[in-house]
Amino acid sequence: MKILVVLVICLIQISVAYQYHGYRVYEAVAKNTAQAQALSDLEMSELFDFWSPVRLNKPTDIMSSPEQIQQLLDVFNRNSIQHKIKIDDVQQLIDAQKNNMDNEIVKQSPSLRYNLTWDNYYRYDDIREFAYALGASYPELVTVSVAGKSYEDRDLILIKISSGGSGTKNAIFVDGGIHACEWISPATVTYIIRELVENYAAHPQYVDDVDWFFMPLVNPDGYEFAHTDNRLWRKNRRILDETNTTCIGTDINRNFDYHFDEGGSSDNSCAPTYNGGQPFTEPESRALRDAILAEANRTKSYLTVHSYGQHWLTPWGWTTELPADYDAMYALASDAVAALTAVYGTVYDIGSSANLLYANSGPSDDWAKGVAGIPYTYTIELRDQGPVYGFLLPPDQIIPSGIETWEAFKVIAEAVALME
Ligand code: 0X9
Ligand code: ZN
Repeated sequence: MKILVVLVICLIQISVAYQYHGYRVYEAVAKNTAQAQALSDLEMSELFDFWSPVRLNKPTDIMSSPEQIQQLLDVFNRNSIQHKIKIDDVQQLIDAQKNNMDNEIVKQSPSLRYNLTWDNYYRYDDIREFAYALGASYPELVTVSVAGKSYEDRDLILIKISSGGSGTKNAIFVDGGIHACEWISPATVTYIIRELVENYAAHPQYVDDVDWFFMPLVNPDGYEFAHTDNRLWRKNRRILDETNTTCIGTDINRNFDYHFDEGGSSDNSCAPTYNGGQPFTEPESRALRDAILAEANRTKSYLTVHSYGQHWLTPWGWTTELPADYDAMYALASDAVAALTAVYGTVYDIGSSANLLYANSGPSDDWAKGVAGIPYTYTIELRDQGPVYGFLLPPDQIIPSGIETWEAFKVIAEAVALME
């Protein structure tokens, strides 16, 4: 029997500073189809936040408010579903990381050129400053431009890293921060940008042989909101209806125009996976689309960086059928993941999104392959596997995540450099 997996992920629909006191995350494992069905029914009921999808024999992370914990335990017990507490108090974890951040920021002596470091999660302004500081310090390598404006009028920063070649080299396009709560994504993407630029002399081939385009924070409005109001926010912040401001925002990763709204995508504006009603309703997805299209003819790989789960995903999300060139995509992914794993033993699994995760439609990677025609498009779900933190990955994992992900990116760059 096929298990219908919807998904959910980060977000609670509240617009004032949202607290998660007493919220608990349980890890449950469905060992048979009846248990998987019971969990899927629970997910459909929308009473709980599913941080990860229901899959047979795989852990599913479920967050419960304090009032509903007993109800959740009743479902586990009634169906003999194996479970354990993963995060005892979500707010405590958020606060612990926040205190840690404040301390660190005070401790840091800011570098001459920018504030960003990789032992903390930083705000939009710091990421933007980092981009322009690199552009100013390394004008021969870095060009910063504005790919568009977010709904709340923030600049959507696009960074080109190139050592010349008049736009003829093969290119790689990377983005981060499509989902607001996945803070490890822009942190890791900026780590890689820094590595390419500031350590250029140590490995010039990774810039000399390919051109790179980075949009490190596609969803700055959501990201800022996740810092100021709701740590688990997922979508952007577009107000869809002035008369109903309780349901705000669109999932940018459901808003792309390729098999739009063909499953795993919601028409309900209150849902965390609201698709916007039509393709490309969101300024952020339009800016990303246009930036990708501008270089699509020479872009061989599109890497869209998310979290969490440690998955290296190929299209498609809308069908379990595999792309015609799946074997080649899988082979390159295997090499990249092997290099990543060799650093610290971090395990990633590889597969198509619909097969490995769940059905979903309108994500950027499906569009990048299906419409923009970029052959090696991957969604990378960074640390962790959810055994501990999920979206609340502690900042002391940013550098390890950067180091291991960089190894994978090197493999992609080496392959892209040689492609026809
Ligand atoms: O659901 C998503 O948008 C991505 N997972 S996340 O937990 N970061 O939200 C997965 C998208 C995978 N891509 C395709 N389905 N093509
Ligand atoms: Zn994501």
